[in-house]
Amino acid sequence: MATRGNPSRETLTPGLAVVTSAGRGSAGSPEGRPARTTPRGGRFAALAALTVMALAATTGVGHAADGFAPNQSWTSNPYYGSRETSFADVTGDGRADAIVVNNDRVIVRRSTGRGFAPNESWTSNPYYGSRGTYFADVTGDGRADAIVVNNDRVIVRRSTGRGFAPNESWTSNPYYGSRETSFADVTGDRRADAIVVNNDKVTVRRSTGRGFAPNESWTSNPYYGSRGTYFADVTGDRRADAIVVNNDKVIVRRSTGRGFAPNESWTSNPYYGSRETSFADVTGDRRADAIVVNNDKVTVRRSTGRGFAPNQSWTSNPYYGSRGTYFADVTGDRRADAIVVNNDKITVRRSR
Ligand SMILES: [Ca+2]
Ligand SMILES: [Ca+2]
Ligand SMILES: [Ca+2]
Ligand SMILES: [Ca+2]
Repeated sequence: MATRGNPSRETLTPGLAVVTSAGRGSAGSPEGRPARTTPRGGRFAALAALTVMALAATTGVGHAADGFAPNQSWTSNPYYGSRETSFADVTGDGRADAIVVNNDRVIVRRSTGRGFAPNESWTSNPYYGSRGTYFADVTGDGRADAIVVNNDRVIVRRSTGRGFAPNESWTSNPYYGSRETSFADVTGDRRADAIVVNNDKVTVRRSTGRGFAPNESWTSNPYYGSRGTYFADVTGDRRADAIVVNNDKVIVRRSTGRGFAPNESWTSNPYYGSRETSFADVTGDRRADAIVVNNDKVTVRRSTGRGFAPNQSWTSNPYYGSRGTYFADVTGDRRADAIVVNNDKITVRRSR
């Protein structure tokens, strides 16, 4: 996952970008509907399309099918948090669950692979951070844990698979960034590390599984994007890389496991969304792809491991949520799906 410049509103999970945008996109909440074939000639067109799809399937040319599938309602009623709405696998079954942080407690709805199950209270009391609330697997057991960043320290509550365990202090002093605070596995041991982006450099504290180790400087100079700074594994080596989105292009610094390597230009031109910019693996090759959400559609640029390939339209119409647009694998096939949270319900479009 990845984050952008508004720490209190973002949640980061390893390898997958989840960005909330509460308060934005109030202009409307279009849940893009699949294009209908016209009545006249519709049957023939549908038949022709089926033939093409069948041909593609038999010849292994699956390219034409890339994109997000039609809308599916994953809740039948409103589900969002007053403080935070996040998607991360807290149960450890490989499917991202829907988490809301309210003033009184944290609620989880498990993904069944086809929808979100009924509410479960995962805390019995308030649990959120004054500087942000995050969900990432810091212990390495495959279940995302609940992390709060406060002014004085970072607190973790481990996921038991059925709830969040009691508070543990993972730092004994303040640890947050003036520009960004994120949690992603930059070392490749499957435990999410604590990353802060300050004006002068990027600092990492490795997760030991029981706490965050002392500060390490992972850059020796300033590294942040004018349009956002993200951490996601775009190279496919299981270590989250550092991505900055600037007005003119997207820059990547690969994680070496001990620091971030020199700048590489991964686009040669501007690439960011008017509503969202995210990094998540939508293609299933373990490399996070670059996704932008604009008013008219969702566009993807695949990671090649050395750069981002040309634009592909993954929807043919508007698709974004009035309360946020997220990319996380809710179906368990290792491809991140597109999730929109609106006032009335949550809609998913599977990656296929
Ligand atoms: Ca799950
Ligand atoms: Ca865990
Ligand atoms: Ca990497
Ligand atoms: Ca999926």
